[in-house]
Amino acid sequence: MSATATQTQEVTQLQLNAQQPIRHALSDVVKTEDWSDFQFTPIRESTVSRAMTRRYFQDLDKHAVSDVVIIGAGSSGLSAAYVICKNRPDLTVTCVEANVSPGGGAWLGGQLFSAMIMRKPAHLFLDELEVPYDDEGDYVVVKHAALFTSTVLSKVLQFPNFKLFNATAVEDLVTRPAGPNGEVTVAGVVTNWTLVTMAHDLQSCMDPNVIELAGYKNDGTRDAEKKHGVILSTTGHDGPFGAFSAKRIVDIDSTNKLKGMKGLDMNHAEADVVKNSGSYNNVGSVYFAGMEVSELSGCNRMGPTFGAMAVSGIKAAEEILRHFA
Ligand code: AHZ
Repeated sequence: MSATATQTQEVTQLQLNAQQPIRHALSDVVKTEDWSDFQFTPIRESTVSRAMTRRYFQDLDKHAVSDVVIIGAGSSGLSAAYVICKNRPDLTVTCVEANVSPGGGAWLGGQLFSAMIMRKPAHLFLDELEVPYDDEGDYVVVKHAALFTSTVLSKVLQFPNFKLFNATAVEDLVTRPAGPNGEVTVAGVVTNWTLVTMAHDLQSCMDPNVIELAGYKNDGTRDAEKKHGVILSTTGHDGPFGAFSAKRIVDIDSTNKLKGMKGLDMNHAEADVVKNSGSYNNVGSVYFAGMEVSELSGCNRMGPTFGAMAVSGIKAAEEILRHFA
């Protein structure tokens, strides 16, 4: 660099103090403290619309047939998505989340407290994600639940085979006959914008859309040449949207009843949720993880300890990966 160029840089760079120039992403563009002539590159409003909508509709088109549909983007659903996408980049993985913001309850550790507790060995998943924590011996503490959620979310969103449709609710399941005695298998999900789903009492004419599972022929029968897709439901415990598939599946499967989540017992609840997560026996192609498992199987609630959310997601993902192996 010439002496003149160095001098110019020195006088034009933002100064934190006389010795230390301020560095930030735009330091090389905005060289003076005067931003009065700052400009963005020009754009037409329609270009912005097209850039968004083209991609959204391309995604809708691509994911209209999916190998894995995850219902709910809470801690269990995101953990499962991470394991599935990391191991099988060739599978089309779709996550449908009713809320605008993905993450479910995992933005806080419990009540309105920030720290997130995970009992060992769930910390191994944090190690894989490179989420730092305080090691307290039997358990670890992430300083803010949002650090776990934003990290797993950012990693999952970067997988090219993963698409999150948020602000979209699963309203029903697509089912197909699977045996001579009324057996059914799930073959997709019925979706709608969440606001539409919430407004069905006002406007009943707003028909939904569907995402179909891969591996079916035009007549709806299984294509023996292909592995059929699966649904993983992680919609949390009962609520306006929660426990969605658990409630729907016991309507479909007359041999089962919703057991309902039992009172809080951390020691029993976490292991039980993990053990009961995975495939649902009587209706094909459906898997469960997270707190929805406690509604379905009658496990205790565990309260503000999140190891079982990560580990049940991992266990369900492992079963799904075995199905596709
Ligand atoms: O918005 C819901 C949330 O983000 C979403 N969801 C529910 N129904 C849906 C539907 N269509 C689309 N029909 C739907 N999305 O599912 C997500 C569930 O996330 P969550 O954090 O509630 O569930 P989780 O099982 O992953 O984690 C539970 C965390 C809890 S609750 C709890 C206790 O109450 O004791 N303890 C823990 C660790």
